[in-house]
Amino acid sequence: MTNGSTSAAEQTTRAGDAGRYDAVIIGAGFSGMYQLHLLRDRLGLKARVIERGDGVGGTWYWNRYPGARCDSESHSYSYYFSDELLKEWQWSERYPQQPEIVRYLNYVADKLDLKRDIQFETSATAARYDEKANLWRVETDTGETVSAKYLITAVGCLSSANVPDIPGRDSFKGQWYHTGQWPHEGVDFTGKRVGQIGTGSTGIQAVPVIAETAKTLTVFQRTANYSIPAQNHPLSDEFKTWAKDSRDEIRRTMHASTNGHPFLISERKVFDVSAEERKAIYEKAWEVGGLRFRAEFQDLLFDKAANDTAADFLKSKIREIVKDPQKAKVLSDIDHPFATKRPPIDTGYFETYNRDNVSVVNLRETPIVEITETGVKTSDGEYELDIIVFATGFDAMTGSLLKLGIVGRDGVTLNKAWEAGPRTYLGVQAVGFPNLFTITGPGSPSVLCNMPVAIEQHVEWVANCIEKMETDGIDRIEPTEEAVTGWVDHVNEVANATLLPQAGHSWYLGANVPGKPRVFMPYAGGMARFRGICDGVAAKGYEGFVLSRDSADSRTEAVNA
Ligand code: N01
Repeated sequence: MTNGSTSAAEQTTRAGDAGRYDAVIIGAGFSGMYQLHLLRDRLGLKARVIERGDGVGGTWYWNRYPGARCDSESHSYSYYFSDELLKEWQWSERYPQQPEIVRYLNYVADKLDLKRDIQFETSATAARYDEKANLWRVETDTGETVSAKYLITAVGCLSSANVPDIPGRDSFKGQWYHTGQWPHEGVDFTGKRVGQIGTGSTGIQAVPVIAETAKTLTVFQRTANYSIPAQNHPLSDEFKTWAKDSRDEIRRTMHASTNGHPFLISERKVFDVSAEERKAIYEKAWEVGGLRFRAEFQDLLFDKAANDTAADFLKSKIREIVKDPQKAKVLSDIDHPFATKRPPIDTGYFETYNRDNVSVVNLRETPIVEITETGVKTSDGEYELDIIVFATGFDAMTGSLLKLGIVGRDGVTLNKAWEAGPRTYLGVQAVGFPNLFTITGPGSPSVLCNMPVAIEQHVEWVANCIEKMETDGIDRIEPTEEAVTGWVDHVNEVANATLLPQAGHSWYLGANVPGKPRVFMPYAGGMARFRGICDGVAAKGYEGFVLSRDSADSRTEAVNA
C-alpha cells in the first residue's frame, strides 16, 4: 500500500461492516477528492470514494509517460477553495511535471485526511438504481456492494485509454505501451528502436524525451498538429511570492475567463491591427509561450480568416525550425484551424526532428496496414521496432462513464440512454438517473477549461444541491426531458457558432474512437457563462430539475414543479 493510505483489507472490512453510505464517489482525482471533502467535512455526510489505483491522482496517477507535464500554469493548477492550501504548497516550475502533481494531490489528501475514506485498488463494476429504496447499489471487483442515496462519478474526462485495434497488434513480439497506462517502474528506451503512434498533446510531450535515449524514434503521424513552445522554466522567488499574495486576484481572473486560465482573452480582433502588428503580437506570444497564445485575439475561434493568420504563423514556425524540408512538409501540413483540436504545448518538439535518430511517417499518405511480430507495417513497407508507444488518446468524456455499468430507473442503462450521444443537463445529470451526479460530464466546459477550475465549480454546485436536498428533506433530483433537450441544443448551438466542429477528427466530437457517435461533447460557451447559468438554475429552485419527496403513503410528489 502506497502513500500511507488505509490497506485494502482494512478498507474492505470497514466497507463490508457498513456498506451503506450517504454518498458514493467514484474516482480519487481532483474531483473525487474535493467532493469527498465537501460532502464529509462540510455537510457531515457519510461518504466513500472508490478508486481503481493504489493512490490518489486520477488522470495523473495513470499518465506517467515520458515528458508528462501539465499544460496549465502551475499557479492556476491548484485547488483555490482553501487559502491554507494555496499558502502552504509551492510549485517549482511554470508547468508542473506529473510526479509533482501527484505529490501535490497527496499533500492535499493528507492535509484534509481524505485517504481514510478512499477505498483504493477497487473498481466499480456496476451501479444500479434501486427505485424502491431510492439507493444506488454499486458493485465492485472486490466482490462488495456498497449503497448510497447519492452517486457521484468523478472518473475524469480523459481516463479511458484508446488503444487502436490495429490488425496484428497482439502478435507484436516487442513491448507496447499506452501513454495513459504507463508502467510505474518506467520504460528504458536506451538503444531501442521505438515507434510512436499519435501526435496529440501527449505524443508531442513524449517525443523529445524518448528521442534522447532511443536508438531510433519513428513517429507515425496521422494528423499533423500545431504546437506552441511551453517556455517552461523554474519559478523565481519573486513569482512565487506574487502568486501567493495575489491569490484572490488570480481566482477572480480564472473565474472571469472563458477557459478558466489566469489570463483573459484579449478584446481585440485579428483584423483590428495591421499585418506587421499582428506578426509582432504572434512573435511575442510565441516567446511568452503556452496556451496564452490563443488568447491574443478574441476572434481566433470564430472567424476562419482570422484563424488562418495564426495557423499560417504557426506553420511557418514549423518550417523554420525543422531543417529537413521533407520532415517539415509532413509536420506542417495541418488540415484544421488552429485550436479546433486541443492545442498542444511543447518543450523542443519540432526541434527534435532535427536529430538524426528521429523520423516521421505520414500516415495520410502511407497508412498503417498492420502490426507484425517485428514492427509496424504501412502501405510503404515495414518499420522494425523493439517498442511501440501508443500516444493515441482516450475514449474521452463518455468512455469511463459508460464502462461503469450504470443502470438507472426502469432498468435503462446509461449506454442505452446515450446510444446516440451523451444527453445531460448542465453536464451534471441525465434523465432516468436520479441522484446520479457527473463531475465535468459531457455538456459542461470540462476539457475546454483549466480542469481544476471546472472541477471546483461542478463539485461545489453538486455539494450545494445535496445540502439543499438534505436540509429540505428531498429524496430525489432528476432533470426534465425538456431541460435536457434544451441544454443539448444549446451545447450544439454554441459549438456551431465556433470553428471547433471543423476539426472533424477531433476527440471533442468522439471521432477518434471507431463507432462512437459524433456529438460535440464539451460546452463551448465558456466557463464564466456556464457558472452563471448553473448559479441561475440553483437560484430559481433548481429550474429544469424535478426535486421530489416520498410521502408517508409512498407516493412521490414533486416539490419544485
Ligand atoms: O490524445 P489525442 P492525447 N492510427 O486524441 C492519433 C489532454 N492532455 O493523449 O488526430 C494512427 O489528442 C491521433 O490522430 P488523429 C489534452 O486535453 C493534457 O495526445 O485522430 N494514429 C492523434 O494524433 C489532450 O487533448 C495534457 O488523426 C492514431 C493521437 O493519436 C487530451 O489529453 C497532456 C490512431 C491522439 O491524440 C488527449 O491528448 C496530454 C490510429 N488508429 C494530454 N488513433 C496536459 O495538460 C489515434 N491516433 C498535461
